[in-house]
Amino acid sequence: MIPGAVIELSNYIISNNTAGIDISSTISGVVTNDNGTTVTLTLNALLNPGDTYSVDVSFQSDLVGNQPVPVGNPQQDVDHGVVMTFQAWSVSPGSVLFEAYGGGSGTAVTVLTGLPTYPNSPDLARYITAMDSRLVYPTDGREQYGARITGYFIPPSTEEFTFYVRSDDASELWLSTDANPANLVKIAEETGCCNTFSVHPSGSIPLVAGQRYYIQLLYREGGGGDFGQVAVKPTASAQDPNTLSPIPGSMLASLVAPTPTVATLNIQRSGAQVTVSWTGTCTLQEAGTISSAGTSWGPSAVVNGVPFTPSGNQRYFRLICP
Ligand SMILES: [Ca+2]
Repeated sequence: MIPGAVIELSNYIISNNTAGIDISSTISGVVTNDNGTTVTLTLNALLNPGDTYSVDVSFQSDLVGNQPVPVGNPQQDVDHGVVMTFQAWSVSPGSVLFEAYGGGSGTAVTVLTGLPTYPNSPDLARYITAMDSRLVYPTDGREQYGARITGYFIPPSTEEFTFYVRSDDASELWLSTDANPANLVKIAEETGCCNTFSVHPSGSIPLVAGQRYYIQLLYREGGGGDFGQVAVKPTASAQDPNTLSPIPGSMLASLVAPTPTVATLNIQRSGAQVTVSWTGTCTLQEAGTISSAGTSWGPSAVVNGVPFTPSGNQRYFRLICP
């Protein structure tokens, strides 16, 4: 394909298999990457955490007849082309994601966000159990780096909250109006260094108990001491903000990659009898022939682990796993 080419959106179908709905209308862009071998689909809506999705790619070819090359183990669908299923990342309570980016010079947050490695190539990534960089770097040993802490803040009650940030060196605290990082708003910042929580409060922000609000702390370290911490309390609380601890994991959550489905398929022959057995929450399909133009896979009546006497000379089996 031509690098950077815009491709016909109607060649792609995306379905939420968990909800049983076609979400193709949320595809807002389809472009190839800079070497023309990978297509990136952009959606204008968030995937639902933990749900299973499928992407159908219509049979299509470029000007010299190259067909799409399946990656992984997709199904071949006779109506559409390549069908690939995947699971959206799941929400895991108790932690947020810490990512560090080395290099650059200076103490401003813009030094962090201007690094070529930011945001997709951190040199260190850890899940931590509080909005507190000291859980990763307990000492001041690392110099000239920046870090980002991202995840969800989940209010324990429905009321107005005030957030506080403290850092060495500069920092910015961002909170989304919902779970979508596209709606992040900067709510507090420390442009210098090393103040207490009470010096850098947010405004009073009404939040709903149990809802997920995307939260992001950015901080930049030049030299010497280095940390970034966020605290919160109900605005109505009279507690001195400087006595607060960083937001604990009980109010936090983050997205984590789904655990891959582990499945095995075993076919054994004993005389005229064949036994097909498999593990995993999967569905067995079979076909009489395999064709590069598209194999007609259909449901199989074979029962897991029960010997049978096959008819014909050959049959092919595959497992479809969520
Ligand atoms: Ca340091």
